[in-house]
Amino acid sequence: MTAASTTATTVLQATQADVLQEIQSNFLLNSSLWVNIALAGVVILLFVAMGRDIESPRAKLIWVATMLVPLVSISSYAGLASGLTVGFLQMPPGHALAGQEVLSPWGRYLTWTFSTPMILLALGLLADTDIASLFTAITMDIGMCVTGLAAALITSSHLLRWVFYGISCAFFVAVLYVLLVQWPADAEAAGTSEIFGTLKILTVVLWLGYPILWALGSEGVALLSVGVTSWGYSGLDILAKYVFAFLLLRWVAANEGAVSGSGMSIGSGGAAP
Ligand code: RET
Repeated sequence: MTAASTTATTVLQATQADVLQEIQSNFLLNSSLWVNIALAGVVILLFVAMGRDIESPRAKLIWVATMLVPLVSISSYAGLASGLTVGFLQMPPGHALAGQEVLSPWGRYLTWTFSTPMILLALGLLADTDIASLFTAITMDIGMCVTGLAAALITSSHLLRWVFYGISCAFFVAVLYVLLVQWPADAEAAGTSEIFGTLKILTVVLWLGYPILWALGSEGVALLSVGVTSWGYSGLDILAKYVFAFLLLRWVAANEGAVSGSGMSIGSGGAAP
C-alpha cells in the first residue's frame, strides 16, 4: 500500500469518536450545533403551549406540521453534535481541498428531507391549495434535499458533485415556482393572503441562502471554513424554521376561524380553475 492510500484508508476508517473529537475541538462548529439544540428545545415547549387551544382539524394539521419542524431539528442537531451524522470525506481532484480530509456534516442534508416538507405542508394548508400542487411542492423539495445530499457525499468526481448540485437547483426552481406563482392565488381565494405573503417572502429569501452557502462552503469552492459554514446554516435555520414557525403558529392561534376547514378538503380546493 502506498503512503497516500494508507492515509486515505485511515481517513475513511475514522471512528465516530474521532469525528466527535474533531467537532468538539472546533468551538465555532460545536457552538453552532448546541445553540440550535437549546433553541429547538425551548421552541418545542413554546409551540405546545401556543397550540393547546387549537381545535379545528385544518388548524390542528398546520400546528402538527409546524411542531414537527423543531422536533426534526432537535434530532438532526443531536445527530450532528454526537458525530453520528458527520464524517470525513476525501475531496476529489479539482476540488479546492483536493486530497484533504474534510469534515462533512451530511446529516444536515439528510434531515432537511424530513423538515422542509413539513414547512411546505404547513404553507400549502395555509393557502388551502389542491393536492396536486401540494404533492408537487413536497416531492420536488425531497428531490432537492436528496440530490443535495448526493452532491455533498460524492468523492469520486468533482464534476459530478456540481452536476448533482445543478439537479438539486432544478428541483428547487420547481419549489420556488409553486411558492411564488401557484400558492399566492390559492391563498388569495382562501382569505389567508396577508400572512401567506409574509411567510412566502421569508421562506423564499432565506431558502435562497442555503445553495449560496453550500457553494461557498467547504462542500463547494471552500471559501468559508466548516465552522463558518455551519454557523451560516444554523443562522438560516433559526430564521427559516423557528421564526417562520412562530409567526405561522401565532397567526393560526389568533385566526383559527380563517383556517377552520376540515383539513380534508385538499384536492377539491385551490384557486379558480
Ligand atoms: C442545497 C445544495 C444543492 C442545491 C440546493 C440546496 C438547497 C437547500 C435548501 C435547504 C433548505 C433547508 C431548510 C431547512 C430547514 O429545516 C441542498 C444546499 C438548491 C433550500 C429550510
